[in-house]
Amino acid sequence: MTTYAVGDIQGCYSTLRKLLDKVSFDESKDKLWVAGDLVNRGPENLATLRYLRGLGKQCIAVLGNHDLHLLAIAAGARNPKRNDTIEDVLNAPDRDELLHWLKHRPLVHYSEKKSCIMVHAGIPPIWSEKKCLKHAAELEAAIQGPDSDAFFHNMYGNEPATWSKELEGIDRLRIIANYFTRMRFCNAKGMLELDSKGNTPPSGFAPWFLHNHKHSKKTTVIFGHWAALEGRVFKSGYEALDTGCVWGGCLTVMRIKDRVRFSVDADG
Ligand SMILES: [Mn+2]
Repeated sequence: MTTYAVGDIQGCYSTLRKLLDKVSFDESKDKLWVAGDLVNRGPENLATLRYLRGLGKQCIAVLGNHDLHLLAIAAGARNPKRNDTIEDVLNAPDRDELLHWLKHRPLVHYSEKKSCIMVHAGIPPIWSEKKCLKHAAELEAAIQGPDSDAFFHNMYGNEPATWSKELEGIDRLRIIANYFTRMRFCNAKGMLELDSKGNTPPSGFAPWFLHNHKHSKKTTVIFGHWAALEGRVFKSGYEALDTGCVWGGCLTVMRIKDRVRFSVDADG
């Protein structure tokens, strides 16, 4: 049994299958961790969701910002944007099953045995593994609960930028979602900076993984989301897996036990 972690698939289904063939992925034994952004921008979102859902317990996927965007559109909280490519999912006969499955994915996956924590964008320096799981569970309860439409209507936005344990309601849920699914830069206290798109942070901010973190030094953080890093962070204990498949880069899996990476170029 071998466990692999894959970066942002974003609907690049045929590339995913080529990559899994390359590592001789055994669907009956091996495990696939998926670092979020399963869908959007790429060509085959429906096939991607059907395949990952079909893997059952062999697949552990966390939610990314594009996955939440799909759920928000499905909830009627948002209109599709011009460059969204998720109509294939929205128009599918099995859409309800697929969206139900997606909605019930976690925001964070932690394996104490493997000393790894997986999240789409990142974890703030102020939270231990235990805090990450606690706050992820709060957001998961909102996404899966009876008032999830209200959450999706209020999910978008960059404020509050600073965490406080006193935050309540939608403000609390929004900053948790922004940490786990959108963060690139923050300051040492976990204040978010969500406007910058490039690799150069504004003054006072740094890539989230460069700060001193509360999580155990033994834990490796596996994440996606930030294609401009091209899979490299130059700091041990952090594994960036988004290698920009949907932008003409490649799709990357990492074999967790020895951190060996395998990639295939995007189709095209
Ligand atoms: Mn993302």
